[in-house]
Amino acid sequence: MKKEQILHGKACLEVLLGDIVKQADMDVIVNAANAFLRIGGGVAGAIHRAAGPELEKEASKQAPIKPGEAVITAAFDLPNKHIIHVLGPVYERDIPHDILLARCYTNALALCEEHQLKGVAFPAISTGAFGYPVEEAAPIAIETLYNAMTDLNSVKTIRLVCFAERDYEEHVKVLKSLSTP
Ligand code: AR6
Repeated sequence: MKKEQILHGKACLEVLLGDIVKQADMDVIVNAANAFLRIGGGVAGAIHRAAGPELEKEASKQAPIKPGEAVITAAFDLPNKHIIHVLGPVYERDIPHDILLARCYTNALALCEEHQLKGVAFPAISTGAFGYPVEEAAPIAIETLYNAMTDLNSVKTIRLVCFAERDYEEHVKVLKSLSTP
């Protein structure tokens, strides 16, 4: 298993190469959803398939959501307690895409705090179907999470799960730049 981590405040920020639906030790996983909170492809498809059909029934009651917004549901057949669904920005269409992407991470963390969750796993939001280049998205994701860590009370572990080796390397590069004095 490939993993890098740094401590900051009272929490730990990890970058992992793996699958978002296999994070059984996390209270909550984050879905890179579509506005209608329907099944979809990529992360959303994998999460809905693993959680079962009840997820779409519950989630779609809270739809539609706007870029940057986050909502929470149960996790059904997944081993986690909850799923947080965020809508990432479509690159160069949902403007300003950098602010909207950062908001996905901070709004998801706010929901974790509200629900007193300790461990949260994120995918690399918007870097698939929504076309955000990973070399631009990775610094936003990692720096936004890092900067939020000193204000966290409940959340102790934030894990960014990368599906491809190249995405993992991009995120680790940013993580290491933060821990280098
Ligand atoms: N675990 C972790 N990461 C994954 C997994 C997985 N199982 N599967 C894919 N990725 P995407 P978006 C990576 O497209 O860009 C959907 O159809 C993937 O390699 O899932 O926010 C929704 O319904 C990429 O790096 O999300 C929306 O319509 C990253 O997760 C739309 O796509 C995000 O890819 C959302 O697009």
